[in-house]
Amino acid sequence: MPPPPGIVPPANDIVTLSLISHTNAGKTTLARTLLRQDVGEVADAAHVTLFNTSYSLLEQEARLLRLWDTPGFGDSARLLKRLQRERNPLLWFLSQAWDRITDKPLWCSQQALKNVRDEADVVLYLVNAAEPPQAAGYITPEMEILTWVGKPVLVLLNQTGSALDVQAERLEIETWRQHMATWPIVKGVLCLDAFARCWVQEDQLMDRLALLLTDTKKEAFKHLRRGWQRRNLETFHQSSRIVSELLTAAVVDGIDVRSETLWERIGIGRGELNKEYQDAREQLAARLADRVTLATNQLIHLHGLEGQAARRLGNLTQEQFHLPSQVPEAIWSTLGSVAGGAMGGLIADLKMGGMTFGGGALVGGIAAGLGAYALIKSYNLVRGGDHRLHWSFEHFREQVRLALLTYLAVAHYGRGRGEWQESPDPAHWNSLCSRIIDEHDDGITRLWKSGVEAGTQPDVISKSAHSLIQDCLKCLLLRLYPTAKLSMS
Ligand SMILES: Nc1nc2c(ncn2[C@@H]2O[C@H](COP(=O)(O)OP(=O)(O)OP(=O)(O)O)[C@@H](O)[C@H]2O)c(=O)[nH]1
Ligand SMILES: [Mg+2]
Repeated sequence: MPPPPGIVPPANDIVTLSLISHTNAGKTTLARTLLRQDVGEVADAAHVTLFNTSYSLLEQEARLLRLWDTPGFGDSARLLKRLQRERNPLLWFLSQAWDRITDKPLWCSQQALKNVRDEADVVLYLVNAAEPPQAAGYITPEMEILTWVGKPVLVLLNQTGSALDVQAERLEIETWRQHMATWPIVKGVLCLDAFARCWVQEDQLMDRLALLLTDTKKEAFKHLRRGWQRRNLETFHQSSRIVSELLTAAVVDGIDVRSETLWERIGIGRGELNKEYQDAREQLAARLADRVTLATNQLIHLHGLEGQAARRLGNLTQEQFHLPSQVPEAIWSTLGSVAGGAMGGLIADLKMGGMTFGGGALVGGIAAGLGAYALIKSYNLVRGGDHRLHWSFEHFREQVRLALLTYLAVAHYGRGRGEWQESPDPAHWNSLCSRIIDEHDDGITRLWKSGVEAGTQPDVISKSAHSLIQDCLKCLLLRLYPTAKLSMS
């Protein structure tokens, strides 16, 4: 329960984190990602944030987890040199009256340092991991200055690029850990990219913080950490519900098309039936695209993000359906945009290839995206147990892949990055999704059969879809983040 408005919890019930870094490393951006809110001002320029500002990261059972965004350090090497001339450098520096306009780097550094001294239980020190630690000349002076204050520091690797695989992340952390080992105030190094972090990594941050707090704050933090974890897990459960409903709808959806006559079966006078098949395909594809867009939007909003999945359905006119196996441009756009990245690109290539499948360009491109190829090759319908036309199993399997990739993309998208937009998927996600789908092949087959062949009641299908998808998503996250806790501790 939050404290009544206007009532500040006692000091021991407030845990305070200060975002500190060299200017322009991404503090305000990370604050946005952690808060799921567009706070402060962000720009690719030095000294954008000029004042310390506090935010409530979480209120839980009358306890408060507070996050400070601060101005960035500037001109750090010169500042350290100047401070080293003083007998009591910290006291001297903090008592000076720097001008906010003419001495901006000093003003900002002073604000940040005051915040660390007066407020922080733990300093979250961001570094721009796009460059190697040796190249970041600002680190040594800033660590020396922070050492005078003496608060525990967790180093957060920001700007690591798109989500890393397990090995790459370990290597990155180890490189930085070794570099930062010189300073005893540094208690740990974590990857937490404001653009591409996964919520699971926020839980890891909470785990580390628990070890760094003084005894007086440990009890409060225990509740706050549990509240944070519960909120994230709730989002995870709701996400698996959304994904499983999407896939349930895919196996249940079907369209009545009359069976072939004897003449039609041997190829005589099939024109009318072909047209019926085309219409059915068009309708199923449009409904699928609608559902995928809707589910993606639900995931986006559930994760505290802004924006909409790209929706380019446009007109589903007859001209877009030249051949029985040809897919309307608009559907590819939608599927491609949801799949994002490699798959999206491949789908575009396939479209360019004119769906002829024989083209060398197409075959050459298949290695990276078998999934997309299968999606096309099997853009196919089958007659279900109810005699209606349904998605084929192969197509459904690719829908599962798209759904898993979509979930990963949303779960990693940091609000600090701005409105949701499609972006390239890291290559390792695609192969990982293939493995997870292979490992769950029995369950996926059963799910498809229950809808298409057995005509099982949707609510029964939905239940088994939910446990299957939840398991797939858990496996995905655990492969990407082996220490993730996906149930309440
Ligand atoms: N690619 C990438 N860019 C980032 C990331 N985090 C921040 N940025 C960019 O870095 C620039 C600076 O971000 P800010 O959040 O304003 O940085 P800051 O540390 O608050 O800067 P000051 O307040 O000026 O000290 C912006 O252009 C951000 O878009 C990230 O994780 N990845
Ligand atoms: Mg800022």
